[in-house]
Amino acid sequence: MKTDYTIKSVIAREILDSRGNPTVACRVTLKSGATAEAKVPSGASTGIHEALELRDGGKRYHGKGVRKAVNNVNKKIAPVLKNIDVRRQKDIDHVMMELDGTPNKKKLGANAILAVSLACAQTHAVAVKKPLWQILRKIYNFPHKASLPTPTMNVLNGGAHANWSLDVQECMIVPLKGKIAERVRMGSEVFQTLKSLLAKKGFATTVGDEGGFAPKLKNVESAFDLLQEAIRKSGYKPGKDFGLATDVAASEFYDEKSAEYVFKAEGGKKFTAEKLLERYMAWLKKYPLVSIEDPFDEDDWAAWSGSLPRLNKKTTVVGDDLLVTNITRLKKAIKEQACDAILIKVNQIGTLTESAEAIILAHKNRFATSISHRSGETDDTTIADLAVAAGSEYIKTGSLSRSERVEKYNRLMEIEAFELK
Ligand code: 2PG
Ligand code: MG
Repeated sequence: MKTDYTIKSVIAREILDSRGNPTVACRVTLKSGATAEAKVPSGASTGIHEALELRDGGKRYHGKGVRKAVNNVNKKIAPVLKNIDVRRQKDIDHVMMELDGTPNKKKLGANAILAVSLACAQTHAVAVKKPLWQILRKIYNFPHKASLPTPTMNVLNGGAHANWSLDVQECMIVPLKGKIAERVRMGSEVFQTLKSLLAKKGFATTVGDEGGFAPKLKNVESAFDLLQEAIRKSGYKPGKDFGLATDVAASEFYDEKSAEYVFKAEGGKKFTAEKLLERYMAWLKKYPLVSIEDPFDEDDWAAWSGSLPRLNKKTTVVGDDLLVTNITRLKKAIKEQACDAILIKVNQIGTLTESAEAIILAHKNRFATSISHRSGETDDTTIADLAVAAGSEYIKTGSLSRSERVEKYNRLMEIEAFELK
């Protein structure tokens, strides 16, 4: 009998994310009975140009309820998608974009639209009994070959993710060699060593939103020193076995009025863009930083473009808040040579199709891509499949602790073990 791939029902509901805040889950069921449920992540250090995450306001869940988004799926999106073949992912995403009709998805909510977009892809994969990454390749015809990404592991959390214990938001370790299972092992070993090192030095070993430690350190350099110490103590060589990476998330501490960057954890020290660049150059001299994300504010284009020729001699410059997975902003960055890599977050733009378009445009212009989680996550592992499907250079999915982070590493290892020949 021929399988019926048409959509029978689309049902959203309100669930919790890793921070205990509400988020949207969506279950798609086909006439054949195939079904899957996707879950939407949520950021804390959101870029101002991101698609809109619809929240209810009011008292319920401190205003963070997502009943409106859930209703938009159940009452507005579901009737339109009924009877469509779930394999027509691009059409499905476009129908939702048109139904919304706003540039930032503020009518239906990017969380509503993304939940459906992800759920359709996952249900499609279930229906054809293929891994999700293979389905994504088929839909989007990515220019790169499928491959496992290099993980950038956020083991020291700061900024808005850890009550400003450190001025940069993330300090990551990047295992540079080996199969994904080995890289995960190496990362985990360094993470555990780091924990005992911190305990020995009298720091707290509680973890922040992304599963990394959040000690109150003197400055960013001491964070990098600590990571190098943990790497060495675990029997690895910084620069050879491990690189480092950072997400500065500079928009979070940019003072627009004075056009200065204010390092709060360092007693309010102020930097102009030029002075900040000098500090980055000093880091690059001393530490094997493979990438720096959001080194400047999301609208400080001149600082980005002015710095790239110096920075990219030594490292990769990743646009997150700057680009918000948006191809209009990406095109500008390509033209103005603002950076040479893009962070891809599916909920920044709100559909899988637009995320794929951003990856394709980036790769065609020799930008690297890093597929990223959000600080608020669930056990949904779509980003691992997307990274493999697109042959992305990197994945950024947090530390080696907390199941919503580790699940993505586990999924990558599963793909390596059974699916990617
Ligand atoms: C970032 C992300 C993920 P958030 O800035 O890159 O690490 O944080 O999800 O809070 O925006
Ligand atoms: Mg970021």
